[in-house]
Amino acid sequence: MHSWSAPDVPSLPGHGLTVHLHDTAAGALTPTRGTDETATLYVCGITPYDATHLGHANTYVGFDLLVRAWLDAGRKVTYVQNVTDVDDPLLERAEQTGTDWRELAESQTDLFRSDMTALRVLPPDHYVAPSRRWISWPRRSSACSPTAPPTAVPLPEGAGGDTPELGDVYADLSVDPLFGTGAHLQPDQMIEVFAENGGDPDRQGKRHALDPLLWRRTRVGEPDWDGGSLGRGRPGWHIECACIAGKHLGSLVEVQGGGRDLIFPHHEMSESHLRVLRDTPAPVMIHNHGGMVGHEGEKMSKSLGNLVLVSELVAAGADPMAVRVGLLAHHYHSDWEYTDAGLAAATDRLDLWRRAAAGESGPAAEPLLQQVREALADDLDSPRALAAVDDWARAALAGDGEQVQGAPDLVRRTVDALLGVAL
Ligand code: 5CA
Ligand code: ZN
Repeated sequence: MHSWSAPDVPSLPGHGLTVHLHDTAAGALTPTRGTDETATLYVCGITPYDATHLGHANTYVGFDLLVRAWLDAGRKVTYVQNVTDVDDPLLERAEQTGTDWRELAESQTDLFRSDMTALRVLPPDHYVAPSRRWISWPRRSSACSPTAPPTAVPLPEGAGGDTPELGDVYADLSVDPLFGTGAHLQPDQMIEVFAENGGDPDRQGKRHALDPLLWRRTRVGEPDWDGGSLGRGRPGWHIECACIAGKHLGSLVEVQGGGRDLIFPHHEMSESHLRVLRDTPAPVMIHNHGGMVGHEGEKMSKSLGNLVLVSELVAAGADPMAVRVGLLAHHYHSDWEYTDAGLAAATDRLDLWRRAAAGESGPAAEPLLQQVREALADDLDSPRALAAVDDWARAALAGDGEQVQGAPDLVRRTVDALLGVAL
């Protein structure tokens, strides 16, 4: 599926440092790999039933910093993102609003594309919607078939469709002894969080409450695909992401990411699927998660209705670059609350940078470039990088120290290439 158009990334002198990232499973900073390895990144994409809010934007701008830091360090990057266009929430919304689910998904994905373009987020190399792909996967590639896991357990009841003797298919998590080692939750907590995030722990006939759905047999009124020996139906959420990552990124996902709300069950389950499909103990090297953006005291979410939409802020006159600066003012890993005052502060900051960078000369830019590189390599510390740009801008406007011809140009290129902010 087409993604969106890529912004220019200006070239910079020298190169960036090895990026260290917080790994959720290890609870520690971990170095990413060297320049001789292609970086493989999978970031969980939107469920396209509502417009992009600042929480989503925060997540994708956060991973955009990672891609930019890797490119600056001289690494090749293969970046994959999905669109969850086959899953209960989207189908339910389409049903409630009397919309065709495909039209709903396409229209919301289009809005997402335009928000990402406005925010100068680099597009993924592969932008994958399971509705377009799944049809052929089970047959063409056994590694991506829900029938491939030796763990698949058909449930005899609850099916519909053309061969009702075939039931829904669940993974048997007991064959994966490493399941549950990433999220650091107690068994009863796992069941609780699973139930709150699309899981069905109480479904009768499952081997274990936590076993996730791999293939859901056709229900009346739901879209379905030919699943080969599984009959007609649709894939479960976790296997979708596992298959897309496995198909496009090969044997190792260097970084699997998303917001913190995906740590469990989604990323624990999808890694477990990859482990079994690939027969390898560690298919994901680093699990990396962004914090949650809130508004009016709650996590911003479609279900709570407290959304601040990027498109609405821009329509109301906000400069998309100020929105981006406002996101980068918070470390990707922290939880924070959107306020209008925060956006106003980001607008002032952008204005300061623009005034300072408009001149022909200013304080030397190389030390700033080095500071920004160091901040990004240290777990994408954007607040530190922004503070360094502030210091340079204030010194430039005050005319402090030796004035170097062309320094503002290198600052503009640094801020653009590494922070994605066009001045
Ligand atoms: N389609 C699935 C992932 S496969 C999904 O979680 N979709 S989503 O539309 O709900 O969220 C898209 C991305 O934004 C996910 O990475 C999610 O973790 C992140 N996200 C959702 N809400 C917030 C929030 N309030 N703050 C920060 N990130 C958020
Ligand atoms: Zn996902």
